[in-house]
Amino acid sequence: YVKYNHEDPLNLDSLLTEEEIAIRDTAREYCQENLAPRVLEGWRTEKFNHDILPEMGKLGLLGPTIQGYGCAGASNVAYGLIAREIERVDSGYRSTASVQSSLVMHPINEFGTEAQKERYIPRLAKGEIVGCFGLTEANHGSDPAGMETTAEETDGGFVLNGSKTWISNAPVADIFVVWARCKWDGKVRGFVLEKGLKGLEAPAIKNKIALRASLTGSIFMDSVRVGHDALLPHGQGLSAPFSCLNSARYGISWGVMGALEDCIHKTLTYALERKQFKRPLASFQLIQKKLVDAQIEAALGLQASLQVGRLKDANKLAPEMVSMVKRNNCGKALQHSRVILDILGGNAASDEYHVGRHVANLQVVNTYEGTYDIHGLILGKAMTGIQAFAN
Ligand code: TGC
Ligand code: FAD
Repeated sequence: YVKYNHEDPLNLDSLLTEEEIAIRDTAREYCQENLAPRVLEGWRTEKFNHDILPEMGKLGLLGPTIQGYGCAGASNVAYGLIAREIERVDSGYRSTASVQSSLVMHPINEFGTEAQKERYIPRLAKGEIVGCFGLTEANHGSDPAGMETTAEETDGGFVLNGSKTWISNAPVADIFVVWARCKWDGKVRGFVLEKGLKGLEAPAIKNKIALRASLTGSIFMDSVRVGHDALLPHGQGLSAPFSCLNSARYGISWGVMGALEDCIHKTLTYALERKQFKRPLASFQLIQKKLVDAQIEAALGLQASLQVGRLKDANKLAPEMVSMVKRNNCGKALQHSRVILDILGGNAASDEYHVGRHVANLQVVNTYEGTYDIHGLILGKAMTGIQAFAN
């Protein structure tokens, strides 16, 4: 037998390539040395730190799976490992990075023209510009098919009207990938809008009780005029934005396991040090059970994400696989981080102990990118052949 390592219970490392381990280590070192010390300030002030994306860009952490345009061309597993390290510090930082990579760089790379790729991807990869992704509307969250934002063709381009809400990065975005229903054929298409266009506003949604280290806002489009070159021409229909979600949801499945691992690490350390009834908390059976339940779910969730990542790399992915790991890992991370938060007793209420911040964040991560129940229904449809979203 080998010695059991409770920090990598199922020896995930043995299933990674040397390149993936090197990328993971680079991300871990950056996140622990540069993000962790800033997280409380970001959380308390709700201020976006403009240094962070350029720092990530320098290390090749943005759009890492894209080939060319200054991107690393790494595996989807490496992308997941990066998300895990960032979210080990905070879901808000992971949100900022995964929107940039999966929801902005990916659609431009997948559905854009060569000119759009050259114009935007290298700068997004360096973190010189910030992107956001506008799909959700006030009246259409789980059901984006009902979107009311429209695009109309006019002389020399298009006019966009409508609004989006709960959009990560929007208040600081230089470019906006916005999805609109096109009046000429009723199909949904993506458009890249640049900051400063007449009629385009992106106010922040302040005073959030989660994801405070990342900015969220609305997007208002009042007869925004753009040229034909704003259209992402190679994707039409809802499958285009949904394909971006496949990539982001997959990354989230890794990310939330990083957040749960951090909660386990912090509560275990606390339980070993803190004494009550003249014994360390860690010596009580109830405490051990809570920690072990959490650890098992983190280890199993990581294995599942790894398998989905390998299948994605081999072009053998079904979107339902992503729904399974997004749903399971977000739900388990939320459930178990909440249970082990109890180990901190009254200190659970202090942001300096960090676990409560993860719990608050995980409530949102369990909701965005398709709620826990919506992913359940996606899997239910695949299992029964009957869709249960609507009549
Ligand atoms: P449905 O009729 O099922 O499908 C319409 C078309 O889309 C295709 N499709 C997919 N394609 C690729 N990947 C997927 N996962 C796909 N799912 C569906 C489908 O084949 C069809 O194609 P076609 O060619 O036949 O037209 O569509 P529906 O309207 O019934 O969809 C139902 C449902 C519930 C699955 C969908 O609406 C859904 O996923 N809702 C959840 C919405 C959501 O996830 N929004 C996320 C917004 S972005 C965000 O939250 C970012 S947070 C980021 C951060 O900060 O980290
Ligand atoms: P609703 O769709 O109104 O759902 C409310 C509840 O009803 C949920 O529990 C849901 O599961 C349930 N429900 C809905 N329909 C059904 C059904 N058919 N059967 C059973 N139950 C159902 N969006 C973007 O486009 N881009 C972003 O960058 C982005 N970032 C976000 C950042 C934050 C901090 C937050 C909070 C949200 C963000 N979102 C973003 C929006 C997010 O994707 C939506 O909030 C999410 O898809 C849910 O939509 P909703 O809030 O309208 O909830």
